[in-house]
Amino acid sequence: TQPPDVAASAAADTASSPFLRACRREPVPHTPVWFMRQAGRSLPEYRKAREGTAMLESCMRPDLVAEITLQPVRRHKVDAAIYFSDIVVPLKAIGVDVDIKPGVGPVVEKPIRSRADLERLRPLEPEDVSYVTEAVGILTRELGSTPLIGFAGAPFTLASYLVEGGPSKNHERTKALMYGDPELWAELLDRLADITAAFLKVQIEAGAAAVQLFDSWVGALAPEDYRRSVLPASAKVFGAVAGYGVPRIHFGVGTGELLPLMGEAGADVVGADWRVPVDEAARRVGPGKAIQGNLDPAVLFAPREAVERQAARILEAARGLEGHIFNLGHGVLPDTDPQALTDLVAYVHECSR
Ligand code: 1CP
Repeated sequence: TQPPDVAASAAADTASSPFLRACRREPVPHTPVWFMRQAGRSLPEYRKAREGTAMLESCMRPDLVAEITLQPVRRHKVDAAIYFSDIVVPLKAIGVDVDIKPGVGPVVEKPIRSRADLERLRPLEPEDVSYVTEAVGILTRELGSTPLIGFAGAPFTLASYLVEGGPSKNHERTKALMYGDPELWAELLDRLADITAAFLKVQIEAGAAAVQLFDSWVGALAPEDYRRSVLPASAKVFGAVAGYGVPRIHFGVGTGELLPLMGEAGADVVGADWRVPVDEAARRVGPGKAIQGNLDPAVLFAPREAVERQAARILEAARGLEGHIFNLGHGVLPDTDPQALTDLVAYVHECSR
């Protein structure tokens, strides 16, 4: 761990960064930009660094985590780094039999479906993830004035992997539990909220300047179900880290109808995918919150001029907003040309100056 004076000066350095200013809805010299999944398979230097190391194993090696987190910052000049990890890392850390299968995603050997299964979800202690503390320490020193975003999976999205046993299109077993045994469901989400909050705290205490809670698959729910069965757990996570004063970002895919509730859960910044224009997203979320988004990641496969037209459209829609962070509407697709991302960062900076 770093001495407090170093941590304090790093914090002072990042505080006036465009990214954190936009999160606080303050004026910015240019629109800040970063990309979900900016560290990863689109980069040749990532594939090289990862060679011969399994995904979850690489998440536990602080030197490798730091290197992979820094790669997109060096290459694309993005305004923020996102900590290289995965949403299932805290589950692995408490002993859940989860692995990340190449080309598939997280797979859970024995899914969680009964009350007895809940016992496998014990609380997360900081010592379970000491490699995270170490890696964040390295990163805050290396990043200088570029803020580091910590992250975690939200209770619903984590529950989906745990209950289904892997990636799922329809989340049928998850919904069967949610509708069929609301009490067990609430207990499951409550445990996951505590694990998630503890994991975010570790990252913030080690120096993360902001956190993003990914509820990637919650767009599968109707608003009433979200309010009753998900919001209390997500609100618990946001409430648990409110005292740190770091911006809290909340994002999910296909969440147009849920945006007001996701703000209500306690986010300072709400992420939108490409299906809702950013000005409309801001209207739905209401005053007092910044908006993040929302270029369709598939647009990056079009010629440069087309990418710029779509980016300009987003910047134009965001013109009147208090607080806009440019991002994609979901993660970078693996086959994206890295140069398209570098060009997009330069274009957003140039266009919004
Ligand atoms: O910038 C970054 O790349 C940061 C690293 C990062 C993040 C933020 C990874 C590395 N995973 C995540 C979060 C994550 N993981 C989410 C939320 C964000 C999102 O919606 O994209 C989700 C849903 C997961 C689950 C996951 N892990 C999937 C999706 C499977 C599905 O359900 O369709 C996959 C494929 C993974 C594996 C994974 N995580 C990260 C990488 C680089 C990989 C690929 C593994 C490999 O290279 O073998």
